[in-house]
Amino acid sequence: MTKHYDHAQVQEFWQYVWERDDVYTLAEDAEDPTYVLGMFPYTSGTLHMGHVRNYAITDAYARYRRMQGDDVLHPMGWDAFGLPAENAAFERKTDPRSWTEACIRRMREELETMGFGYDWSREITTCEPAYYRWNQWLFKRLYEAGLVEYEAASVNWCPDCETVLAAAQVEEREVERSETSERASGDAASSGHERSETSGRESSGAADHEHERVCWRCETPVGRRELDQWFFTITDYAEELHDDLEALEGWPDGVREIQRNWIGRQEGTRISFEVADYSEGAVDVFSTRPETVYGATYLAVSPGHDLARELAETDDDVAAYVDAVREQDPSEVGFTGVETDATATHPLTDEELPVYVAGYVLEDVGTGAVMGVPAHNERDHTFAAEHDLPIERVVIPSTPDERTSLEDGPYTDDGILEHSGEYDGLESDVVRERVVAEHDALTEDVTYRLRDWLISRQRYWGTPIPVVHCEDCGHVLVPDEELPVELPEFVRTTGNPLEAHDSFRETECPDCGGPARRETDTMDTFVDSSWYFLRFLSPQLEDAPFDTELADEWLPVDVYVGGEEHAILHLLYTRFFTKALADLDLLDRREPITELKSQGTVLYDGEKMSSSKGNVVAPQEYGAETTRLFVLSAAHPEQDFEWTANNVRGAYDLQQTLYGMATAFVAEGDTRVERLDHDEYIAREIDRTIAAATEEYDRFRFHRAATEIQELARVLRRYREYDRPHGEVYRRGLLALAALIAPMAPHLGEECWNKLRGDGLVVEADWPEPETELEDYRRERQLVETTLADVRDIVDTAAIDDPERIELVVAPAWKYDVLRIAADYADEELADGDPGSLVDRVLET
Ligand code: ANZ
Ligand code: ZN
Repeated sequence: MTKHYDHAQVQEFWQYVWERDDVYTLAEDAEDPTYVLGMFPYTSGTLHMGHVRNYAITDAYARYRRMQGDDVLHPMGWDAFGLPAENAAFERKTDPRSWTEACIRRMREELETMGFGYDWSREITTCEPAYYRWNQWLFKRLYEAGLVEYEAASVNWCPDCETVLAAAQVEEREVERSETSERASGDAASSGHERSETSGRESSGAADHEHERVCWRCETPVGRRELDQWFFTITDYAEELHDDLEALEGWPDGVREIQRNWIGRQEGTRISFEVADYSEGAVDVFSTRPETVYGATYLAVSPGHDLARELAETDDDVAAYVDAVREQDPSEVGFTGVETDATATHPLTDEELPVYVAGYVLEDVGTGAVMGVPAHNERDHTFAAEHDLPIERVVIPSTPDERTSLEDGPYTDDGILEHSGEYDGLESDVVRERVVAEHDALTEDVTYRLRDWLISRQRYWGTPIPVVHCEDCGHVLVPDEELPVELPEFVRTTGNPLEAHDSFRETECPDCGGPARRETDTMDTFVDSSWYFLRFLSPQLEDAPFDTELADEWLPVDVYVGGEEHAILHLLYTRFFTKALADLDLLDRREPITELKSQGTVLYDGEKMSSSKGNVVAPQEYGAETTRLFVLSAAHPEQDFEWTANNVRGAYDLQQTLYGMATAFVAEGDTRVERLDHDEYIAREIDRTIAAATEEYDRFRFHRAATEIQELARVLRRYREYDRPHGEVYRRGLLALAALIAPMAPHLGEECWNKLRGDGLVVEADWPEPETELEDYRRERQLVETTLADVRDIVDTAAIDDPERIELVVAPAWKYDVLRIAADYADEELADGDPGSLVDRVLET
């Protein structure tokens, strides 16, 4: 008599017990706990399937490690600042804080209903002063270390969000261009963070006619503004951020590759051009094709280049151009430019070259200046054509047939040099090395495409930047004793509410006591998430953001799980913070995360499950346990998978099966004491499953662990159906099932464990171990496989129609000779027609 598994009741009961017994709180004396972390959720109001998958993975792993005997740190918190709270507050006539707090209450309840085992005593919320004061404190330490800059910059501006954006928060979207419409609406498909090419401090640039640059959050086309802004100089770490990727073996290759591309290390050559009357004496350009240097017919600098600024002081045309371009949308800049009075000396020919200020030269790429080689570079060619500049060909294709006229456009491949003095007639790649080696004006150089991190936001719901602007003292940092600079109450207004808040804005200079204006920009919320993993170590600490000693012992995070969309923003910033904190002597690690798992997407009808697509299955719809078991058993964590009711059913059925077996065993207890040969087979199968499932858990292959469990359940069911099972063997099998399933389906695990043992909790139990040595087991397993193949032959010959039964019972006869006997009997049995007696005779022999 199998009782139906009432999951709602079972879940509630065990959640109550776990809380009562405080089973997830990390022990006070834990020395080096295994740190398992899921990316904390943005407080949007409700958990979606992506969250559930994310946290089911960390929870299963955390529970597994705990049963393996580790102390486990598995905390949870809230990424609670950000513009959506402001928008929601506006729409719902409330304020961001109340709205966020309501979201947190709801989401916490949802997490608890799912049965995730967090150490809630470590809960952190980034919008609380107790947390964000440390953002301010860290800002100050970074400032003192020279890693913060305040600069007038032409930056990305989202007109809808009414704030600036970091380069990494601008996405590119394809725009279909037709003859009639210059800006036909594009497919907002781009979720990958392609590199944005815009102008200004963070990104500068040439127009890209096939792409539109849009806000990552609202997909509104992004414009430009010239503003005084705060930056973290992440570029100081470009080289280290790039080089250290190599050793991050626990990270997916895909993520490392995305970071590598974003950092954009490029090897090339720095070439120095003397410029008459320039205070710096010379302009350096960065080139990947130094062998084309004889083809340089002009020099061009970006509008933000020092030379451009200097020339603008005396040259009105230059000044007008620079002003125009810096406020212009990148698509309008195109190949515009202005000729200057300056001239540059070609370092090899001593020829005088004209100098241009040109918008297509990117301020933050290379040195912000180029030598124009129109015959061999597309962009230079376009510029030269528009400005009537000479085009000098210095490379021709090696095969005469390929030679075309200059009118056909630039020749950008390698070939043979001409008009290049001593290098005429040589191959491009030979000259590329020699010209650098043989001339002092050319030196090998490495540049990075990474830009500094713009952290200013003209929004209310974020960490106030702890700065005061004083007319006499300039910008002054708020003293540590006065932190946190607390957010004042929310006011409804257009634009930045902090600007409208007189009592917040008007203040005194901490240095001179004179009247001063408080900074009204708040920090990018990615600052909050760059170090939150450290706050979890000592969440209540009052005199520091985290306990340095503890961090030395407990870091790095052993396993970090989150969505693949965070490959650059969050994960790059976190690495940067870790390195910067190490240089501040607050940490002794330079990388924050050992093993990173980026979980795949949950699909529904082939599309990403998301509220915007209206294809959401609520995590509660099928019961917490079924959902957890399903998201884990459906696929490898890093793979996408399809949500189908049918597959969900499988997860549900597995629970019913395991529960049914445990209850039936307890109720009926009809077992045998005498140990027979086929009990040995079952004992081995239990061991085999334990060994295999352990390996799968170690490798995060929960779906394969689930298959192993299912298989053992099938074997045990057969075992019991065939005959009365051996009491000890069968019970061990059922206990193994309960323990092995517990990390994925903890409520079910507890329920079965409790039925079978009557006391103790499976969350606190030891992970099951095989009785036989693994070596023995492997050898035996080999034998069994061969044996089974033989048995199948016998069964075929004997035309016995219940192969599973035979397989199960005959298999312990892995000794070859026994099998041979079975084969001998086969013919006889054919006549006899009773498969059971075959089995009996095999076993007797
Ligand atoms: C001279 C030259 C000759 C170049 C030639 C290319 C071909 P890619 O093209 O992606 O490898 N460059 C350097 N700094 C720049 C800046 N701030 N703004 C715009 N363009 C810049 O990038 C390397 C090339 O981009 C460099 O090599 C430079 O043009 C240009 F036949 O130098 B080259
Ligand atoms: Zn926006």
